[in-house]
Amino acid sequence: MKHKSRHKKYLKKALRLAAKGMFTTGANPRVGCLLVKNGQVIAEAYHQRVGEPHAEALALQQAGSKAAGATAYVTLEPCSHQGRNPPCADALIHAGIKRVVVCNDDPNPLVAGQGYDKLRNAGISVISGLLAERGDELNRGFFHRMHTCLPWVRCKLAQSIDGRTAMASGESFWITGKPARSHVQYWRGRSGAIITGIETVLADDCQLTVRPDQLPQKYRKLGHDFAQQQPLRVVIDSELRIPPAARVFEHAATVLVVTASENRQKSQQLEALGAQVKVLPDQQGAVDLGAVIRYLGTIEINEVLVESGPTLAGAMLQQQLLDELLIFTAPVIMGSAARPLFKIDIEEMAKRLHIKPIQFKALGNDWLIRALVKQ
Ligand code: AOF
Ligand code: ZN
Repeated sequence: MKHKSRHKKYLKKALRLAAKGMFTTGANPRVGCLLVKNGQVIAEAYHQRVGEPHAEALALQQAGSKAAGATAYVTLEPCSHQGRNPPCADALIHAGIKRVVVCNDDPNPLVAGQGYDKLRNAGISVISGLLAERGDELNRGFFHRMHTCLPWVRCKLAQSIDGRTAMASGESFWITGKPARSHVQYWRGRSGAIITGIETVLADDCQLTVRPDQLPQKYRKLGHDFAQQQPLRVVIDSELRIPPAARVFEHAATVLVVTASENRQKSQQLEALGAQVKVLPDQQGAVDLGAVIRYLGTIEINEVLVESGPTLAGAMLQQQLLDELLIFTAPVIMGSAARPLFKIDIEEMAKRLHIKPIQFKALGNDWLIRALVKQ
């Protein structure tokens, strides 16, 4: 028991290290590693970017020959394959690590238990599954994509206490206060893609970028990463109506316009700005939303944030494309003429949709309710 709480203490630190890669690991998981010998932390590292060294490799490099006989605390099963990086399991064996303590198994089919096998076969003791829920929270998107080939899709909504998201005119700035909006920046930042609808772009002329200076205090020092890379902004625009002057094109290199109608001339015009245009199959004239999510899986996006109006959010909910809701709720009443959260027809009580709340958090005067949609 005493051992277990000591292991958890070090794994918590490894999880905090892993979280430093929150905004940068892209298609890869967030992973932290701590090497401990004789009760002393001798190295600590985290994985930062696709193509760069893994957490274990960086920690072993820091420790040098001192690594022999140490325990490695790693938030993810060490990899066993030769990818862009050599296998971490081999490196741990080679360095003489005596024990490896892990939060989550790596569901990547190239690893999936083979990392543990390598370590055990070399006589290293392996303890896995400690603080697994915390690790799940960190890498839910990566794990989900490894299991389903699809990204984990969150939908962010801001509502009044009477469940309204915009006035009848479309006016919606601001329902929630600054702390809640700052929290949204965090969810944007950790997402590989942000999806919105053409109606939102036309109505709000939004940029949908991460503003590093508006991130929650805790994450602000990681904000410099966004100068190099913003999440991919995906505009669902079935008829390619988006104006080239839209502010979303101010950082055009990370804009993907998804459409159902071919228009070579307009596409070329947008591509000249640096954006990408992708024609996907349609469903009764509108972009097939399922195809969009599948496409984002193929380009290795782990986490997606949908920030749209009630039509797109309702369609995605109805088509079971949402995994999680982030509902920011403000203590205001907007009245019955205002717009609801989801445009979705449900006529009978028996057909109501159940969601599973996983977190309630106070943010200034507002609340965040996080809930899982599919169970
Ligand atoms: C680890 N430690 O820090 C990370 C791991 O292309 P590569 O070689 O960088 O391999 C990427 C895969 O390795 C990724 O899909 C995941 O399975 C694992 N990530 N493993 O032991 C790390 N980032
Ligand atoms: Zn590795």
